[in-house]
Amino acid sequence: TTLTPLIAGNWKMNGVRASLDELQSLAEMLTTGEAPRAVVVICPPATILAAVARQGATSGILAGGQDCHPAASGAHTGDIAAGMLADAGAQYVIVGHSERRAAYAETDATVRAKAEAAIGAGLKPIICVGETEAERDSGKAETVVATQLAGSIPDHAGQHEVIVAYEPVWAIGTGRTPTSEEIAQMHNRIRTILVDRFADKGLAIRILYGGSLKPQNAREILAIENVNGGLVGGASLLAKDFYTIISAV
Ligand code: G2H
Repeated sequence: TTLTPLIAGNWKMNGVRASLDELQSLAEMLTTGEAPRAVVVICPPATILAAVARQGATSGILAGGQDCHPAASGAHTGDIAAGMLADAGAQYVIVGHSERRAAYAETDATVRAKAEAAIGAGLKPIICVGETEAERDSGKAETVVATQLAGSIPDHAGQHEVIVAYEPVWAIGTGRTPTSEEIAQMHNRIRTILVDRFADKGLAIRILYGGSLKPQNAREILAIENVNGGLVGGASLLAKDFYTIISAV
């Protein structure tokens, strides 16, 4: 199976209307250069999601949310339903990012409920997993990730397009990245888990790498077997850097 790589930019809590100029620069790079070999997604703050979706449409840049609530609507002050993201033009949504697992105590069950809501709204969930530094140092990285995958991925995921993002917590925003061997080993393990659970459909699930992915390391990391793209934080904020990463696939 050859999966078209997917590169998603996670702007996190960065981006105001002026950031649409940066998006425009990216759009120009993507449309003037050689056609991108990757599916390109930007996950901006919800306040500019509709604008990003509208502006991206002309250059093939797709939009995604950074989180969604498990419920379709109701008394959930400050939250956003998956259907609302879809209504604003999103096609993807990140769920279970480690920053949300840590800051809002999101459990695997919560993340699974969010992924189910996303699928129900016609969105493709990008389900994040990854171990902490302490878990890696004590040799538990693979068990932790296996548990997260088992708990966070809905049972009917094989029937829909879902994406897994492996983001070792200790590599997020730190400038530190795992070695290529460490990435390869974990991505191969994740592939095995997905195939064990979803049979052939498990081969069609993209496994993204995330955590300090940047222009200097993108080519090497994105070439690793079972790395089917990347989830990029800091380096997605500058069009030039993000374009370099997209071009590295
Ligand atoms: C991991 C990643 C994007 P960064 O959180 O989700 O961020 O590339 O800044 O480490």
